[in-house]
Parts: sequence; structure tokens; C-alpha cells
Amino acid sequence: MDKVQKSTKAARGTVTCDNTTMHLLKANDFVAESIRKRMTAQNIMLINITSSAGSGKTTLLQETARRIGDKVNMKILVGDLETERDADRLRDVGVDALQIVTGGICHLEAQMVWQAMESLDLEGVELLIIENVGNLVCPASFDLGEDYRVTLIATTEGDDKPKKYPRMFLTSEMMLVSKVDLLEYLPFSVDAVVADARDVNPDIKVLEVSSTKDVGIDEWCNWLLEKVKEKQEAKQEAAV
Ligand SMILES: Nc1nc2c(ncn2[C@@H]2O[C@H](COP(=O)(O)OP(=O)(O)OP(=O)(O)O)[C@@H](O)[C@H]2O)c(=O)[nH]1
Ligand SMILES: [Mg+2]
Repeated sequence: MDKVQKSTKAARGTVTCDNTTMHLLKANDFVAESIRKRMTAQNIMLINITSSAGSGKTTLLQETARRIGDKVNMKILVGDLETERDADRLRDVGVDALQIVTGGICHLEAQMVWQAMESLDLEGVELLIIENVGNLVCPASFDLGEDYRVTLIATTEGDDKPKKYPRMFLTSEMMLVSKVDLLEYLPFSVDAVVADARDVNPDIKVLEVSSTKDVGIDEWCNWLLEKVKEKQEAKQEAAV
């Protein structure tokens, strides 16, 4: 009886919202801005790579390191809920990589990146790439201070994702349609995925890539090198 009286005293169905998520994102944006300033001061191009789990981020970065590891001073931060497997795979191809283990959190936050940067020697680094946690939802909301966000969409995921997860594509500079070597086996339309992505973000650049069959990898690497150069030139111009 007591229990019933107690429960009826509470305002049922009422939630007092303290905008916790909003505060969290504001705090994140504050740290992201500090990262951005630091990257500008140190002349480092910062790229945030996002996608669903398993779309081919690490494989692409392994191929990138093999291709341009001797042309640009690059390092990689990689986020996962558990294990150091991706960082190990990247170190195996000779790139300095540091794993951020989020311990269950489904995205990277700017504070995690800031902390990880403290453990990474950034002296002379020209390109810092972040491989985000595999997830098309939460990472879209967290600015990591990056210059550019690049999102992979694999042919194995289905071509309907840009409209279902629009924020990720809206906030990305480039969409990489990955695993195109599998196109002949899958009901996936590149035209449809590009049309949907451009409906969400008319300015989004698109590249088709296959890390296993060497499609589009040179174009991707050239884009990265160009962006590194642009940032360095902007710094030189600002100094004049
Ligand atoms: N056929 C084909 N398979 C690929 C390609 N790229 C990656 N894969 C395979 O896809 C699987 C997942 O690749 P990863 O590079 O680990 O994907 P990821 O996005 O880093 O995964 P998470 O970090 O777990 O989100 C692996 O079995 C890769 O060998 C590709 O271009 N073509
Ligand atoms: Mg990975």
C-alpha cells in the first residue's frame, strides 16, 4: 500500500531535462577548437575518417601508409571500444599509430583525441589521421577539430545509407565508396548512393575505392597530399 502511495506522488511521465547532451557537445566543441588551433600552430593536416563498422577504414589506411608513408610525415590515432588490433595492423605497415580504447563509448570525443595527442610525438608531423569508431550515428555529432571529415560507405552495406544517416554525409567533405571490387556481386548502385549523398550535401566529393584491388587509391592519396600542401601554403601566406 505504501508503495502505491509513494509512486502516485511522483509526476508520472514527466522528465526534467537538463540538456546534458547539449552541455556535452558544447564542452566537446570547446576542446575541438583547441585541437584546431594546435593543429594550425603545428601545421598539421587533421583528417577524421568515419564509417560503419567494417567498411574498410583500417585497410584503406594500411594501403595509404604503404603508398605515401615515405612522402609525408604521417601518424594515426585509431578509436575502438576494445582491443589494440587496428593500431597493431597500422604499425605492421610502418606507420606510428596509437589506439584509443573508448571502453564502450561508440564514438571518439575531442577530449579523448586531446589526451591521446599528449602521448604522440607530433614534432614534424604533417598529416594526422583519426580513424573513428565504426558507427555512422554518434561520431557525426562530435567535432574532433579536424580539417576534413571523410566517410566511407562500403558496397556491402547497401546504397540507402546517406538518407538514413544524413548528418554524417552532411558534415563530410568526401564520401569514399569502398569495396567497389565487390560491385558485380552486390545489389548496390553507385549512382543511387551518390545521388542520395548529394541530396543531403550537394558539395560532397566522391571517390570509388578498393583497397584490395587498387582502385582509386592513388587519387585518394593525391587528395591527402594536396590537402597537406594547402595547409602548409596557407601557413606560409599568413606568415608573410
Ligand atoms: N573485398 C574487399 N574487402 C575489403 C576492402 N577493404 C577492406 N576489406 C575487408 O573488409 C573487412 C573490414 O575491413 P577493416 O579495414 O577492418 O574495416 P574497418 O572499417 O577498419 O572496421 P572497424 O574498425 O571495425 O570499424 C576486412 O575483412 C577487410 O579485409 C576492399 O576494398 N575490398
Ligand atoms: Mg578499423
